[in-house]
This record gives sequence, C-alpha cells and structure tokens, in this order.
Amino acid sequence: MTNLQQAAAATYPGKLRVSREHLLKLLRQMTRVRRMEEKCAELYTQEKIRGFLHLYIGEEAVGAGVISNLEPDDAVVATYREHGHALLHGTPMDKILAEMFGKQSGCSGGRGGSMHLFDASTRFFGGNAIVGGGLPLAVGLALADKLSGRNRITVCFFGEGAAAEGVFHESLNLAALWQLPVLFVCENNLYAMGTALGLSQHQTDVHLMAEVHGMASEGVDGMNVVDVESAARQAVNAIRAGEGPRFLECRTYRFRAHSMFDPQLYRDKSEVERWKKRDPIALLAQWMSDNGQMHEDELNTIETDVAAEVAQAIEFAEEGTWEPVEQLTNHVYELSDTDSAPPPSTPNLEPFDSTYREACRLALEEALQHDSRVLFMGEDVGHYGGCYAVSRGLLDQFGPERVRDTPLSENAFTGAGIGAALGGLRPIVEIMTVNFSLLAMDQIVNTAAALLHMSGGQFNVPLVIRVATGAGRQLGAQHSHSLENWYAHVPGLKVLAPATLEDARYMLWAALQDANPVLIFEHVRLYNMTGTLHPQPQGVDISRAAIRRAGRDLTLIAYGGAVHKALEAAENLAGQEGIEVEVIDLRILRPLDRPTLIASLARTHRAVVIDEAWKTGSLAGEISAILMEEAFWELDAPVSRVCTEEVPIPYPHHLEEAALPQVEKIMESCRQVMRGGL
Ligand SMILES: Cc1ncc(C[n+]2csc(CCOP(=O)(O)OP(=O)(O)O)c2C)c(N)n1
Repeated sequence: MTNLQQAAAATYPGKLRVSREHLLKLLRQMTRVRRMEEKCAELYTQEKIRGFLHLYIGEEAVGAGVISNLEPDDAVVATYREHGHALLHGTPMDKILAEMFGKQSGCSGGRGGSMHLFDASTRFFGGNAIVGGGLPLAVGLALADKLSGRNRITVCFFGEGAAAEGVFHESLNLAALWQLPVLFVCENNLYAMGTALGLSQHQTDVHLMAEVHGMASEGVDGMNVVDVESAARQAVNAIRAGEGPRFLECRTYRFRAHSMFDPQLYRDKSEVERWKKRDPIALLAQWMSDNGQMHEDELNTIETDVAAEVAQAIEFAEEGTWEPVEQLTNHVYELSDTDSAPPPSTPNLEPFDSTYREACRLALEEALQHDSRVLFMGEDVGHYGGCYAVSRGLLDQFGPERVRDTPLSENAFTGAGIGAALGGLRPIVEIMTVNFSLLAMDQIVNTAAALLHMSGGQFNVPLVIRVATGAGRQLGAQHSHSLENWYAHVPGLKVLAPATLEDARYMLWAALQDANPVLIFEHVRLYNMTGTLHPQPQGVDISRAAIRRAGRDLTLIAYGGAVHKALEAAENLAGQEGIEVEVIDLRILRPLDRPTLIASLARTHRAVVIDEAWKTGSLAGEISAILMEEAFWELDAPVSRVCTEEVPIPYPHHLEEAALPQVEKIMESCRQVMRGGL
C-alpha cells in the first residue's frame, strides 16, 4: 500500500453510506475549487489579480461538505477566504475570476475584489475581511427568516481566529438566546495569519466555546468530506426542524500561505508536508478508486471538465471591461430603491402639546404599527422602557418579537440589524449613548456603510440606528460626547439630527423609507423639551436644512441641541443690539445641504457655526471649509466656530457648562464676526 492509500483507508475506514454518484459530485466540487485557486495563484504572479489573495487550498472538504446540504435560497456568509464558498454555493466561476481581476463583469461589479465576493442571486453575503465581522450578519439574516416564518437557514463560515473576538461570543449568545436558524462553521486551520491557535487561546477546542452558550456543537475531521457532510447534515436538519443554532468545528489546514505576502516563517515545511498527505481531494479520490467506486476515466473527465471551466472563466475575466472612472462614486448610496410612502395618517391633525421624548415614542409607535417589517431592538428598550424612557409601553403594545431587548453587545446587535435589513426587515436599532456606539462602529462603518459599494450595488442596508448624544446632564466623560461627525465623515451613511418636535416625530419614518443606513442622533437635553407639535401629513424631508429664524446680518449654523441655544442668542442679539441673525438648523449632517447654507451666506455675508463636538476635526470645521471653498467672495469676515473646549466632558456642573457652547459665547462670537472678525 502506498502512503496515500494508507491515509485514505484510515480516513475512510469501512463502507461509506453514500452513493458513488454523490461521492463523485463531492470530488468534482472540491476539484473545481482547487483548480480555480491554483490558477488564481498563477494569475497573481502575472499581476492579473492584485491586493490580498487568500487561498482555500487544503480546506475544500469543509465548504463542499457543508454547502452540499443547502437549498438554493439558504444564505451563506463567509470571510475573505471565500472563493470556494462562493463557487460551491452557485456563483459562476467566470464571475468570480472577473471579480478578482476587478472587471465590471465580476460578481461584485469589480468593486470588491478577492476578499469581497458577493452574489445576490445565490444569497451569498460575502466576502467579509473583518475577522468575526460576518457572524452578526448571519444572526440578523437568520432573525429575519425566523420572524418572517421562512424555513431557510444561514450558514456562517469563519476561521478559528474569530473565536478570540468579542463579536464571536456576542453573536453566538444572540443566536442561542433567540434560537435562530443559523449554522456556525469554524474552519480551524490552526493558524490565524502566523499565530498558532495555542498562542491565542487557552481553549483550543473551539466548538467547546459554543457549548458555553448552550449551543449543540461538534468537532469533525475537516479533511474528510464525508464526515463534514454528515455532521453538517445532522446540524442542518436540526436547525430546519426549529431546534435553534448549531456549531461545527472542522479541523483542517491551509496548504498555502495565509496570503500571497506571507513568507510562512511561523511553520515548518515538514508540518505542511505532513498535512498535505491528508489532502482531502486526494484522500477521497484514492479511497474511491481503491474501493471500486471510481474508474480512472471518471477522474480524467472531472479534470478535463474543470480545466475547461477554468479556461473559459479566465477568458471571460480577460474579456471583461474596466468600469469607467466617471462611475467612481456609484454604489455609495442606493438611489432607486427608496420607498416614498408618506407617514401613516393620524386622525388628529390638530397641533398638540408634547415633549421631544413623546414625539420620539410616537414615531416608534407609528413605525411599528404601520410597517410590519419594522423591528425595534436595543439594550433596555423593552422591559425598562428605554434608557431615556422613550419606548415605555411599546413592549406591551407590540410584543417581545418586535420590541426586542438585546444583551449588552452593541457590535453584534447592530450587525444583526444589518443582517435583518438584508433579510427584508426594516430594523430600528437603538444605541443608548454615542459613546457606546463606538463598540458598534465596526459594523456601522465597515459593513453598513460599505456593503452596497463592496457588493457592486447588490446589497443595500435599510437600517435605522437611533443614538442619544450630547452633554449637559452631568454624566461625565463616557456618556456625554458628540461624536456624530465621526459618522458624518463616512460615505454610505446618512446622519440626521432632529432638533424639533416635528423632526423627532417624522424623521424616523423618513429614515425608514430610505434604502440606506441612517443614523439619527437625539440630543439628551432635548428629551424633556416641551412645545406644540404640528402634525405633518406629508412628513418631513430629510434632504434639506431648515431656516429656523430669518435674519439679514449673520448666518448662525447649528444642529441638534445647539439649535435652541442659537435661537436664544439670535433673539438676544436682535432685542439688545439690533443684529438680525439667521438661524439654520442643519437637520442632516450627511449629506450636508450646501445650497441652503450658501444661499443664506449670500444674503448675510457672515457666518458662525456652533458645534457641540470638539473643534479639532469637527463638522464645524467642515462647514467652515465649504463656505470658504464655495462662497469665499460672499464673506465679509472669517467664518467663526463655537465648539466644545478640548477636554473630555467633566462631571461638575460649572465645568461642564464652561466646556460647552453657551448662549453668551455664541453672542460674543457673532459680535466679533459683525466687527469683521476683530
Ligand atoms: C478584526 C480584524 N483584525 C485583524 C485582521 C487582520 N487579519 C486578517 S486575516 C487574520 C487571521 C485570521 O485567521 P482565522 O480567523 O483563523 O482565518 P484564516 O485566515 O485562518 O482562514 C488577521 C489577523 C482583520 N482582517 N480583521
């Protein structure tokens, strides 16, 4: 017996309860992945494929064994090592290769490249280059399926490196807590880049980590495609039967470098050679021929067919065209798919007294009532009634499926919101405070904002995220900042700041009609604001700034909580000094309504910008630059900025007040600008 025969016999002892035809199919599938990727390595050396290229060679049995259990409308989420998964789930090889070439005919329109393969037609959700970043998406996709009563599942592939990320545990917990139809597949190839598993985890049996979360889990030999397939089948059947999520750890090995840049200093050649003796394709082929399950010509046929498929795919990729540079900014925002339904009509169109908090609550209630796709989730939104008491009563009214308390896992539940949006829901995610949103920034910036673009326009994310922001309640340096401009910096996101009762009530509905991720920042000092709410049967538009007070002498630009300080300053200046200030409420921080700002400046020729963020790197700086760049000749004085002092927000009342833009400071700034900036 040759070594390979011995290894094959040891891997597949005894008779296999799988038909010969099925084994041939598995062999063919693995061979397609292998030969395609061998070619990719060659094409990389020819510089046809650039950037990072992570090959799956050696691990094919995992993808082939798991995916052979899926139905066409089951979803797959993968990592940057995803060429095989895309191919196995049905994306044509030619589109995969064209994507790696960066051609328009690629499966992501050329925008994604090797690490970001996407295919809406096969429900292949990427292609995620953030380690662990795909897990919450899978949770959200599965949540959407469960809530919609669809009997389909989501499979999420990731490496064992992900198990060290917090989002791994957050996602497993959510999936188990909510008993979601998701199969987590850990492709344990023993190394995360150059770090051996034992150097990053004390617990090296990754599937045991899933057990901690109460999830049935199993470890299998990832070089044995029949074992992988059978373990996956049991898991998939259990999930389809409604038994909740499952976890599969497949022990495997990558034969090639982590990426093409990796000199592999961290492992011995002998170790690689040892593993190559357990090549999953060679093992199966050997076992089949040794056991009379395959003729040599059948193997030859597979190889010939696959070689033809690869050759045709390369030709297709070569022939593809480059996207014209004129289209560079395509796929940043979804333009065509935006719903334009007016807000639900309310019986009472008479103005009524309200608080800002009540206006926000009404908005949520109306959204939940009038759109069955709306799902509201976040920390303490249900039983507690919302940390700022905005959602009191909604749990009783709409039940725990739609008003969903989440664990303290901002990154995972925000990512789950993205997944649920991809799955057809209209989720509203609440994040208690902007400081905590930083824990979800990965999902917001790396996924929600970028997905439409990375997927070449295939996957828009209609997600709304509500965030409390701002200072003034003596909550100290970890609950009081104004970081909304960090999000306004990011193409792909829309950022709103309601300052009035009407905007608090209607911006949410408008955001839900938008096909893009929208963040709504509610200033904490506004929740207790009282006033008269004027119902708006047509809702509010979320593309324009608003002039809250007309004036001829100076334009005062503010947003959120600062709008009211601006108005007070304007009234004082008019009454005391005869200076007529025009107050603009930005309302939308991204995309900024430049025409309204510039038209106002053309009337007043002077501008002051108020911003509760720190001056350095602020939105106020951006606006000031826009005015200078686009309306320099209108300016009679330099633009002035009133921002928060460069200090984390302090606790004592007097220091907090001193740090923030206040009416007197705003008035002084206006006076100075009226003097020509002197
Ligand atoms: C959040 C994050 N941190 C670091 C990296 C850089 N990085 C890319 S791949 C990788 C190793 C991941 O290993 P593993 O999850 O085991 O998957 P494998 O590459 O072995 O398939 C690292 C550290 C990243 N992409 N994302």
